[in-house]
Amino acid sequence: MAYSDLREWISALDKAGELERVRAEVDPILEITEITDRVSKWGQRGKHGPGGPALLFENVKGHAGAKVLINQFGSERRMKLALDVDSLDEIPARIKMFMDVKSPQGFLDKLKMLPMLTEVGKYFPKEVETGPCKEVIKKGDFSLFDFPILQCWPKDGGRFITLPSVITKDPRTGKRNVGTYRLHVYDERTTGMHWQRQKQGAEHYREQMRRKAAEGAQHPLTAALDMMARSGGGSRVAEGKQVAGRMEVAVAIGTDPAMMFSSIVPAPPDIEEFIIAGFLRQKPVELVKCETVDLEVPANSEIVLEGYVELDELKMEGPFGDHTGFYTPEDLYPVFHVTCITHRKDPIYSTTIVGKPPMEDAWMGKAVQRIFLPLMRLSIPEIVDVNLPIEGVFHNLMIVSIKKSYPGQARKVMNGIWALGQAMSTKCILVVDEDVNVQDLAEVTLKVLNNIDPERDIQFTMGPVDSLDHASRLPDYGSKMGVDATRKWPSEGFTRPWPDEIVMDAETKERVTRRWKEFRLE
Ligand SMILES: Cc1cc2nc3c(=O)[nH]c(=O)nc-3n(C[C@H](O)[C@H](O)[C@H](O)COP(=O)(O)O)c2cc1C
Ligand SMILES: [Mn+2]
Repeated sequence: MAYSDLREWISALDKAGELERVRAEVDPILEITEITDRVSKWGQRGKHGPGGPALLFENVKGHAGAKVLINQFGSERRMKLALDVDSLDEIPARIKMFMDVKSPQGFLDKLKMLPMLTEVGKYFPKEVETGPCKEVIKKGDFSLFDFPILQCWPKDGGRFITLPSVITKDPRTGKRNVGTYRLHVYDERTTGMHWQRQKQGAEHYREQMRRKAAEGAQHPLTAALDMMARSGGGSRVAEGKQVAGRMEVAVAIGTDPAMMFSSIVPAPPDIEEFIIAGFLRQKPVELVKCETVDLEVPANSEIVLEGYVELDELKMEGPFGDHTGFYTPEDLYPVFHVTCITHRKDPIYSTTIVGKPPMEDAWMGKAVQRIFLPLMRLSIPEIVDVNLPIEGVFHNLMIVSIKKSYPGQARKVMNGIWALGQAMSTKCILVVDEDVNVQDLAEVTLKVLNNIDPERDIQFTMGPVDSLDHASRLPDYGSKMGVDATRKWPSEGFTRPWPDEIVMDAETKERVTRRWKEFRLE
């Protein structure tokens, strides 16, 4: 049963004992972060287990009547509840069902496929006339400061909207993209638009620029190069001729959980996140037209911001305490001008904080890993399992086990990962044999370090790195490391004998188990 909106989701959290309400007054400046951070790090403490409960703050200083929801995805239990599954592996199994389809051989085969086609129909978004997000429409008199937006950390550049679904349209295909890119609130009506340059929203923006430049008098190539140097954030070279024009953007805040989660998944660029949300919730996402821009937004949103970014306007965004555990310094990003706000009556403001792990986003990231494993295997079939340890903050460390069948395969896998969507920015990749449990970091440490001759087995390469990497020699560009920790083969030039692992024989184990009490050890 799909959650119809954020409120039904909150009731479900409540019923499952996963929500705590805070009625004491709290300050959206820093205080909510400190409370939420403590809860996120409770570990096994309390009745909630790792990740603590979701929190609903009902008395926010300076915002009488407003409610703030945070940590809604912050545990494995809540991720499962959000996606309505008993195990996260149900989703990859459902994806596999589609991938396992063979072309039908005869009439009976075709008949068998009919239910699946009906299934597929459930995933496409549906346009509806109106919805809860239109209860209040404000075209003139509004301010972003009316909402209880947090300042998360002391050295943050201000208040940030941290859990938005940013909707744009590809000027080439008309396909829509939904991505979570934080919005630094500059004043009542403008924010930063922090789409990093490798992200889909940034690509739509660059495409819009290329088009405008081509319309103008400049040589299209020169203009395009100028604009690309300037566009999509991370741009410290704000030079070149300006291209006048706008790109429309809509932002949904506080949707049902499957829709929200879909805007953080690293979907291939040509797949609309609205379809992914439909697949996850097994029910179409309902969309309504915006008031002032030619875009559609989830009808169930608590809050919708409509507006545009100017193609020739960049402004310093940040600093922002990020999920790396460090502040991301200021950098130039486009500016989002809000032209209209629509919202539900008494909207619930849904947000998150990032910082030193583990935090809410760690659990979202873990769910992404599980769901995407079968999709990774489409390109790199020898992959057995993958682990991105939480402290590796997604882009710093990936551990993969593979079924090795030919010499040099571990290096082929590294290169495959560095060519795979958002995994391109992975800083370190450890490749191990299939018998290593990558989820067990003690086992990984033991096997990786025993198995390598560092100079022979470590490979460096240059390429795009995560925008949040503060150590790379240049922003967005630097080196990566791959470690081939598989057992080396003679065909890879390793001619020494490879030792056996120590394992006790079954008979002795059985005998000791049988006699265990005799030894009076416990
Ligand atoms: C809480 C949270 C905040 C995020 N903030 C940003 C951000 O400010 N900028 C960004 O480029 N990506 C951010 N991301 C990651 C993107 O949402 C993610 O890469 C997504 O897949 C991008 O979608 P796209 O491929 O359609 O661009 C954030 C993710 C989470 C979970
Ligand atoms: Mn996308």
